[in-house]
Amino acid sequence: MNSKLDYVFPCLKIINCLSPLKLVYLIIFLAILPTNAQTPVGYNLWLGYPQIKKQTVRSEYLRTTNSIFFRAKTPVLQTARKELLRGLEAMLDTVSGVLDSPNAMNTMWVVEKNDLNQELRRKLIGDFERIGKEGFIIKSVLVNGKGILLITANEDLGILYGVFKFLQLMKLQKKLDELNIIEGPKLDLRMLNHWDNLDRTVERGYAGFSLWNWQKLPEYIDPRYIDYARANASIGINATVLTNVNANALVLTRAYLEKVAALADVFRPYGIKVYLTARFSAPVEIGGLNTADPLNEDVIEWWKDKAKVIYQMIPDFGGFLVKANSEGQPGPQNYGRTHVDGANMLGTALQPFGGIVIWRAFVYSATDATDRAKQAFAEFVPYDGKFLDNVLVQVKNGPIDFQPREPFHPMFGAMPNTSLVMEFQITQEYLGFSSHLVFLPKLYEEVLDAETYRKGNNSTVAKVIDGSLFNNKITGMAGVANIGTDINWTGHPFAQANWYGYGRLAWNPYLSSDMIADEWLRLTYSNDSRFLDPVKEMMASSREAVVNYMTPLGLHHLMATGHHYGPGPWVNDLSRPEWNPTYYHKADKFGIGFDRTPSGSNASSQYAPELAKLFNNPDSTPEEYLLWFHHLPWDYRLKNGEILWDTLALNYQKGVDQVKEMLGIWKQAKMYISEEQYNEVKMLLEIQLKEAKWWRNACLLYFQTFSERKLPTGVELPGENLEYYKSLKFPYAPGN
Ligand code: BDP
Repeated sequence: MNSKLDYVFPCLKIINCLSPLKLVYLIIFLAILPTNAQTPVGYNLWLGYPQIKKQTVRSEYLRTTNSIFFRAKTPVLQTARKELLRGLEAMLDTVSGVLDSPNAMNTMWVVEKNDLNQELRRKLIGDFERIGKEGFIIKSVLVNGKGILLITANEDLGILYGVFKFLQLMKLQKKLDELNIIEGPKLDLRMLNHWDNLDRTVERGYAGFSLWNWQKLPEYIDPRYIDYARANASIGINATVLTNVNANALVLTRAYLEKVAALADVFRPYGIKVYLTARFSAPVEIGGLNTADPLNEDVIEWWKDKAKVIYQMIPDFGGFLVKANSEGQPGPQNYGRTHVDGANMLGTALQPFGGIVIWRAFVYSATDATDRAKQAFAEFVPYDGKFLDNVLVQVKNGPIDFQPREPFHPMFGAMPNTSLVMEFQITQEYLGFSSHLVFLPKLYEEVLDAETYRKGNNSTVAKVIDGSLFNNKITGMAGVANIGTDINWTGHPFAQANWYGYGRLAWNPYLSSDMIADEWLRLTYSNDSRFLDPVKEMMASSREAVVNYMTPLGLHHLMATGHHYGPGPWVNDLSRPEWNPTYYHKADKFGIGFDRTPSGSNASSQYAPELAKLFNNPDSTPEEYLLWFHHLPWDYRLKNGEILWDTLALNYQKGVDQVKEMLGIWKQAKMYISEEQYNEVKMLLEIQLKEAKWWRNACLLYFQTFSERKLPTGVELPGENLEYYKSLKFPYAPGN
C-alpha cells in the first residue's frame, strides 16, 4: 500500500527546479493524493476503534499508565490478548504492557478462572456458575486493596468474548470502573449458514461473491478470513456452515476437505467451528455406490468412513447441515425412508466424534395439494422424540419462506422432545436485496417474542429455542448469511446491522431490537445523540415500511419469479402451483387473501387452540396477519372503520411515505458522519423510495383489476399502467 510519503521523496529532488506557482500546485496535488493506507469505509464493520481522549475515558484505571496481567496459554487466549491490545492501543495512548504474571502496577487482569487467586475464585464462585462454558465476568475488584478491572471466564472462549465486550463498552462510553457484567450465551449453537457455492456464486447473495476462495485454498489464506472470524467472534457467533444447503457433494472429497481444514484452522482461535452441508446422494456421486439408501449397510459404512476422514483432518469439525427432499434435493424419501432414517443415520456416523446433524424442516412437496404452509408441520411433528440426541431440526421462522412478515412457524412449541433450531434469513432475498434498508432484528424480535401457548402463558418462541421450555439438550439459531466480497461485506452499510443484530440475538434471544440498533449505531457511526435518536427511529420503522410497501395486512410471496426481486403478484404460469404468487393472495372479484381457517386449508389448527381460535375469526386476527388467514371481501370493514380495499391501498402508500421519512431523517444526519458514509446510504434510500413506489403501483394496479374500485384519497396515482410493470424483466438479478 502506498502512503503519501512515497510520492513526496522523489518530488523533493525536483522541488528546487520549480517556480513558486508550480510549488503551490504541487502542494495542492499532494494534499489530494489518495491515502490508500486507510481502511476503506465500511470494511471495519462495528470494529473500528477511534481514539478516545485520555480525559474522556470513563475509567480511572485506564486513565493512568496501565499494565495488564494476561496469561495467554491457548490460541484462543492469544487471540483475545491480540484483540485487547489492538483495541486499547488504538483507542488509548497509555497502555504500557501486558504481563504474564500479576504485578503491583496492574490496572487490569484478564485471566481464566483457574489462574485467579483463591480469594477471587471463591468470591466469584456464584458468578462462574451462572456464566457457563462460554460466558464471562467483567467487573472491578479489589486486589491487595487496589482496584483493578477484571475480565474472567471459566474457559478461554469466554475470555475472548469478554474482551470484545469490554472494548465495545469502552466505545459505547460506559463507565468502565463500575461495570458488573455476568453474562453467558443462552444458546449453544450460534450459527451462520452460508449459501455459498463452490464456484463462488452465492445463492441469494447480494454482496458480491463468496468469501471462500476455493481455488487458492488451502495454501492461500486471504486476510479477510481472519477479519470475518474477528467480526463473528465479537458478537459471539461460534459456528459457520461454509456451503449452500443446495449442496455439492464435491466438498466432501479430500481435495476440498483440505481447503475446509485450512479455513477451520483460521477460525479455531476465534472459537468458530466449521460445518458443511451434506448432499444426501454423496455416496453415489462421489462414493461409487449405486444407492444412498440410509438403511443400506454400504451407505452407512460410507458415511462412517467419511466422518472418520473428516475428523482426522478437522478434529473439531462441527457436523452436517442437510436439506433433504426439499425443492428437488435428494433425501431418504427417494428410497422410501423417512427424515428420521436419514438424519439418524448421519447422526450415528458423527456421534463418536461429537459431531451433530442439523436437519432442515423446510420441505414442501410438488405433489401435495394441501396448503404449503402446513406441510413441514405435517411431515415433522409426528417424528417428535424420534431423532437422536445429536440431531437437531432447523425450522424457518415462518411456515412459508422468509417473507417480510409471517406468523411464527407452528412447529415451534409443537415438538417438545426435539431440539429445534431457529433459522432466520439475514440476506434479504424477499426484502429488497442489498438495496433496501430493512433492520431485521425487528422481525427476529417479533418472532422470538411470539406466544406459542404450548405450555401455558409465557411459552414464547424464544423459550422454545433456548431450551428453557422443554429442557432440550442442544440449542441453536442459524442465520442465512448476507456476507460477500463487497468492501463493506454486506452490500448495504445498514445490512451490517442485520449481521450484528442476528449475532446478538443468537447470543441472547431476549434482547430488544431497539437496544441492538442503539449499540450498532454507536459502534459503527457515532455516540452523538443528535445522530443516534433519529437514525434509530429510521431503523425501527424500516421493517414496517417494507411490509407496507411489499406485502401489507398478511399478504405474502408476491415477489417476481425466480430472483424474487420486485413485485410479480400476477405470476400464475409456473409449473408448481405454490411457486405462483396467485396461489398465495387468491385475489378475485369477491376479495383477497388465503383462507387458512377450518373453512379453508385449516392451517390455523396447527397452532395451539388459543391461537387457532384467535386466527379463525377475522375480527380477532391481528390485522398484520389478516390476509394470511382469511379471504375477505373487498368491502370488509376493518377496525379503523375503512373497507379492506381502501386500507390495503393506504398501507401501500404508507410504506412509500415511510421510506420518504427515512430519507428525510438521513438527510438530517448528514453533519454527523463523513460525506462518503452519508452519500452511500442516501443513494440507496433513493433506490428504495423508487422501488417502494414501484411495489405500490404494480400491486395496486393489479389488485384493482379485481376490486374494481378507485384508489382512496391520499394514494398517489401510478405513473405507468399495469402492462408496463408486468413488462419489467431482470435477467441478471443477483443471487439467483
Ligand atoms: C428459498 C430460496 C432458495 C433456497 C431455499 C431453502 O429461494 O434459494 O434454496 O429457500 O431455504 O427461500 O432451501
